[in-house]
Amino acid sequence: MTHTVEDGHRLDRFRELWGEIAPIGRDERSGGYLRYAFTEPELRLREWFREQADARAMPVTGDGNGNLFAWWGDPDAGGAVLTGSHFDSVPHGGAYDGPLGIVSAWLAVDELRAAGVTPSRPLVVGAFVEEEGARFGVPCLGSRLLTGQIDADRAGRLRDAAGVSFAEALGARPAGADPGLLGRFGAFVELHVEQGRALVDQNAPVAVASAIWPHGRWRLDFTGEGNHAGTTRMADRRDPMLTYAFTVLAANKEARLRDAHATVGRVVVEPNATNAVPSRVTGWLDARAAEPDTLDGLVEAVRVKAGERARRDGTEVTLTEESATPLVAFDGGLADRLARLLAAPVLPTGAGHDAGVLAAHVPTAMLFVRNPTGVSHSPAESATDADCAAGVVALARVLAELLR
Ligand code: HGY
Ligand code: MN
Ligand code: MN
Ligand code: MN
Repeated sequence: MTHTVEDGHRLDRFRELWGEIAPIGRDERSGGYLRYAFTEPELRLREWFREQADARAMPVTGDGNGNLFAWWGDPDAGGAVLTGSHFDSVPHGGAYDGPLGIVSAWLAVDELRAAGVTPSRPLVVGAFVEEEGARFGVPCLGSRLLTGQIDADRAGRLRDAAGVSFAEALGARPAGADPGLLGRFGAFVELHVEQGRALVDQNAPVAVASAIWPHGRWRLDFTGEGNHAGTTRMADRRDPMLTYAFTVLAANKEARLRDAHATVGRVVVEPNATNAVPSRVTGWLDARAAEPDTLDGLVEAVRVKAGERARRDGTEVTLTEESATPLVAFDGGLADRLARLLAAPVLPTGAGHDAGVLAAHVPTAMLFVRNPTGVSHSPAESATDADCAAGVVALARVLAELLR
């Protein structure tokens, strides 16, 4: 596809569109983003999505689960090529994780139109809801609903910290699986900022994804005996914070032993008072590994070590799986074809994505854009405008290839 859009103009177009959403949901203190599903910033981003679709005469449809799809071409034509990502963020997350894939999708549509491409099949720009699971606790909730990977009633009952259910936030019981819609997609390409430094090390602006590590989230409930911090003798305490702290250290050690990844990044303490021995501590383990049995071994080791320590501390502990994502091997033929097309490296990732969910149902590919800091899920997440513009060009080339 010959490019009729000059690089300088392309950079300006990226900056212009990026500038429209960059302030939305940005926390002035941290510089990170607070974009949770159906909260004011995300609703504004949905409005922006519809404005972008209208400006391109692309009608927007929903799937009854909170996901949005804008269509270029006849929605009933079948074999549609879907591209997009998510708007929502983790608390104080980076600017690029999610939105870069949606902004790049609009700009790729513009590139194709500027190059005079007339798709033989529909091209769809999509925005998936609650990918981070930051409000309702289950990641990729929108894509799991669309594909039937989560039961609609269970999803509807998920509650946020204020007790609001997903169904209440959505405004209806989620519609759940939509095989008819899913069947109309012939391919899905998600462009995403890299969450790591491989592209920096390989000195390349864009990569193609090969796989997503198996990973999941487990809730650890530690219960003991709440008591006075000043009067209770140490020998009489049944302090769940002690068992929790030991378990966090054990998870770190067991992950390192297996060259896997594990963190407990979220904790809730009851009654959460400086002068009270806690009665309960709840922590969420995020564990990931390149191979499924390594991950299973890691989680089992954490469960055993936590149990042993609980017996020593006179506390109890339970470990409950809250979400699990199996190893995702993207369509190898498609990944190789795109890597050749783009002369780009092929990389695995430890990060989950909606593409990882769709991959079980639709030929799916991911493109990564270089992140100079390699940091993500943090305000320090970064990408240069030039690399983002290169990502748009790469995405447009991939879409042109798939739409032939
Ligand atoms: O947690 C993840 O892997 C993704 O960024 N939601
Ligand atoms: Mn993320
Ligand atoms: Mn993401
Ligand atoms: Mn993700």
